[in-house]
Amino acid sequence: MARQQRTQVGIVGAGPAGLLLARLLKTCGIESVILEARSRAYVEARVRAGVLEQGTVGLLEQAGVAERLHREGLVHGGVELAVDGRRFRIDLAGLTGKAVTVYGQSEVTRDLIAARLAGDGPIVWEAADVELHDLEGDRPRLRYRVDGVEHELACDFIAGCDGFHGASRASVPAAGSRSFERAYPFGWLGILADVPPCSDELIYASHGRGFALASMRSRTRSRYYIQCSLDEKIEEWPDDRIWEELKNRFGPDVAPHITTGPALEKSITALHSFVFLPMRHGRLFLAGDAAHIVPPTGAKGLNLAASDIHYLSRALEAHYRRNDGALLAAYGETAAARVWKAERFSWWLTLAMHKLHPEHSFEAEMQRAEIDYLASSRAAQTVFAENYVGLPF
Ligand code: FAS
Ligand code: PHB
Repeated sequence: MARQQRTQVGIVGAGPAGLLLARLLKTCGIESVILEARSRAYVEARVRAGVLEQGTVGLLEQAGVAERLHREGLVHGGVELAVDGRRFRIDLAGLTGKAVTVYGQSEVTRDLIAARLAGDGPIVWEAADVELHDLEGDRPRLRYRVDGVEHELACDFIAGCDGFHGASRASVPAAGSRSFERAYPFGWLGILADVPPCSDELIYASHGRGFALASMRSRTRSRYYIQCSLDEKIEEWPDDRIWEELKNRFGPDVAPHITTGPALEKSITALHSFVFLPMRHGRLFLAGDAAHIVPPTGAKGLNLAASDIHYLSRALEAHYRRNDGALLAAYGETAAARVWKAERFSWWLTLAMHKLHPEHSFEAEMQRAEIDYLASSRAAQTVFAENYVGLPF
């Protein structure tokens, strides 16, 4: 017989989406239980995103977990692009009045977990075989096992925040749902190293040898990415080869400023655009990577998860506080509208900045003209800046 429990909102997944939702709900007195398949150590050690939109920072402030972010995060009022070593800067602050903050996703996750465990409510770590039941009824249930013991959690609502490979999206019947997908014929090899960044702001570089990105986590820890083919193995990329390739792709202007050092973390990620609709099925609400994936070129992954949570937390608050179900009913459409715009920006920047076509082909010249136009047009730079700092909620 499964051990019975009851809560208002059952949250599957302790990534940024699930943790931020639990925290925002708690600030307006709504109870939740988080079920996470992995251990705390595993979740906190994951290296993923690093750029926060101003709207995401605002949500973390609203959730009362922005103190360390403001102390250690790096506020960037601009971003650089480079084509075959020719650099230009986009003045995000000047063009939009907004900025982005560089602060690692693992730090955001740590801050949210610390706040959660300081009294907000439980996180059930290593919850195995999570199943979602009765999503169309008014008492959905989550079944799971911990240390071989069966548990059942009765909820008013379930938030599916369990990422791309989670159980939640798979629980939505195929009939009436649709997936939109685009796979890219290349990946990103990422390296994390305790070396000072080569520049004060991020540099996105397009080069005949492929894309490269210079990012950071702090003034002493750098994060770099290079475009690689999907069949390459990490063993084929010893540190020296990565540093050499980065110097090549950033060009003579940046290369002397690249400090090399041993990799703390090195991984290859495939690039993917994916949207699943509807984002709501009965009393199940999908948020974050459970419903959509963007290629990391636009730095939108984490920020889109936060955007969904902005809409979902407001809708649940309206339901519990004012017995007003309108925002919940509209959640799928409202969240998806902002998702599609971020998908477009991420897809556009990925196609504009990555090596996709043979040198001197018509398509390659179109890519070059796209970035030349961006370099020379205030209007084009304003469009870029609006999307990069984050479109309004
Ligand atoms: P997450 O995937 O972060 O969290 C989902 C949680 O659910 C995980 O903790 C998982 O263990 C748990 N879970 C899964 N299945 C479960 C189940 N059945 N039961 C219970 N729990 C379950 N974005 C960028 O902007 N820049 C980057 O450089 C970048 N790099 C990335 C690299 C990788 C490898 C990945 C996968 C993503 C990257 N992203 C990046 C995007 C990333 O930031 C995501 O958008 C962000 O983590 C989404 O947050 P969540 O929706 O909370 O999902
Ligand atoms: C990162 O710092 O990990 C990062 C930054 C910008 C991106 C993608 C990743 O576009």
